[in-house]
Amino acid sequence: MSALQHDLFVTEPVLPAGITLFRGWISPAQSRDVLDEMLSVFEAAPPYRLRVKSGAYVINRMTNCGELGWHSDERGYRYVDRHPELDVPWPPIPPAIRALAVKAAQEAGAPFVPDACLVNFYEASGKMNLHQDHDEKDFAWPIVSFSFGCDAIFALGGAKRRDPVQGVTLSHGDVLVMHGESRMRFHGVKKIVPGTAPFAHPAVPEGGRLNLTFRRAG
Ligand code: MD3
Ligand code: FE
Repeated sequence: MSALQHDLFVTEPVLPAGITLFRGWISPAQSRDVLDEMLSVFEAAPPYRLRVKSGAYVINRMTNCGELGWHSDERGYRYVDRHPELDVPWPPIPPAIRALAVKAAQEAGAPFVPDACLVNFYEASGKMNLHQDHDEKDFAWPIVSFSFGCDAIFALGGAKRRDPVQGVTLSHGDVLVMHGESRMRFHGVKKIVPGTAPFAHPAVPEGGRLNLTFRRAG
């Protein structure tokens, strides 16, 4: 086997239909612009700590932009049209960033009209338990994810929680599109890999990671 073939087979996992991974699709220069623009979003909609029904906190701070934002509290999970702590509408998805998400989906073969962007702030110790994204109205729309900061070891499962999971490293600038038969797969984040961010930025937790997921919720 040639060195090139070795790299292709060993470092790049084969992904199932409906999962499209664009490595480094957002260039370093473009990623700085995206993160700079997100700082204004975080001023209008500060990251906050969500709770689940039991009253326990969700691990990662979150916020949203777009017409709708994903929220969870003692009443359960749902999309809401305002920041729950500030009681103001979510700021719009910055148009240039929204256009990037639409373009990525289009390159993956999925039409996309996003109305929501969930922002996950992972501290160095952050993770996200295995779950399905099932609070959106129409699962025919894709979900597009942008990763920034340190690498995440992402876990991609199947239709059932007990199905085997595949580990996929998501790095700064990577874009993942989930659509079709893969839209309802279980997934999560096993861990953040310290020291792997290409540069520090005030929008990204120090030693951690920032993830944007674009959805059509309504
Ligand atoms: C695969 N976020 O916000 S993004 C989430 O890295 C979430 O912060 C993770 O899961 C993160 O809900 C993963 C990649 C992702 C998003 C949705 C999916 C992968 C997916 C839906 C179906 C299958
Ligand atoms: Fe998810």
